[in-house]
Amino acid sequence: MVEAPKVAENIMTEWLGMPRLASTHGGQLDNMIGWVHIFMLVLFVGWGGFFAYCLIRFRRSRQPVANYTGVTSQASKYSEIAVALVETVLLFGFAIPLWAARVDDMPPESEAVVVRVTAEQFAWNAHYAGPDRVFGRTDLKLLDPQANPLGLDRSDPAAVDDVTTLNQIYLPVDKPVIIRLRSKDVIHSFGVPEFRVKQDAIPGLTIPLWFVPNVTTADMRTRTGNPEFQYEIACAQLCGLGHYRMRGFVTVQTADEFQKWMEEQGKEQSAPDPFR
Ligand SMILES: [Cu+2]
Repeated sequence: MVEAPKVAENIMTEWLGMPRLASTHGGQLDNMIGWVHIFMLVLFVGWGGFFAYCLIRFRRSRQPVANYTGVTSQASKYSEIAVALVETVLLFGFAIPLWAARVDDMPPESEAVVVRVTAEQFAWNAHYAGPDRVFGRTDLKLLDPQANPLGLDRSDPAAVDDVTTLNQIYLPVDKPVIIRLRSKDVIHSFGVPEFRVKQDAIPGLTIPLWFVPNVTTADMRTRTGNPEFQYEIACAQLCGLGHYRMRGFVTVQTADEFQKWMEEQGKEQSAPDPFR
C-alpha cells in the first residue's frame, strides 16, 4: 500500500475540512470563507457570553426593581462599530475584489479553452470548437435527443472538427478555461467543488464562467491515494425527478494528453457515420 504524499493545502481549506483545491483562485475563496467563520465564531462567543452575563447579573433576586436610567456605558456602541468595521473589511477587502476578478477579468478567448456546456434533464452536453477555434453552426431542426443533442450541423465547414461529449469534460491543466453555460429546459447548476466553481444554468441565457484547473486528475489520484478519483460535476439545483443522477465528470490532463484527446475525438466524430 503506497502512502499518499502529503501535499501542503491551504490552511483554511484544512481547517474547514473543505474538498481539495484544484484551481488557482480556490485558495482565495477558502480564505474568505475561513475569515467569515472566524468572525462569526467571535460574534457567537461574544454575544453568547454577553447574554449569559445579563441573565445572571440582572436576575430577579439581585435586581428586584427595574433601573429606569438604563445602561450608561458606551461599550455596546463601540462593539457595534467594531462589528460594522470588520464586516466592511470582509465585504470590500475580500468579497467584492474576488467577485470582480471572477466576473470581470475574463481571460481573452485566444488564451483559453472555450467549452460550451449545455445542461438538460438530466445530462451535461459539452461542445468544443476543435483546432479551428470556431464553433460550428447549430440548428434546432437538427436536434435529436439521442444522436445529436446539440443540433450541430456537421455540413458546416466550421463544424467538421468540432467535438461534442456527453457527461465528460476534458480540460488541459494550468490553462484558463471559459465555460459558456446554457440550459435546454429548466434551471440547473454547474458545480465542481474542487475547482470552487458553481454557476446556475438559466434557460435562454448563456452565462460564462472561468477558472484555471491546476491539478491533473492523475495527480489528484496520487494525492488522495484513491486510484478512482474523478472530478465530479454535480447539478446543484433540484431540476426534476432525475436530478440525483445528473452528474458528469471532468478529466484534467496535461497539455499533450489533451491535444491528443482532441485530435482523436475530432477524427472519430467527423468520420462518416456507417449507420446513416
Ligand atoms: Cu440539473
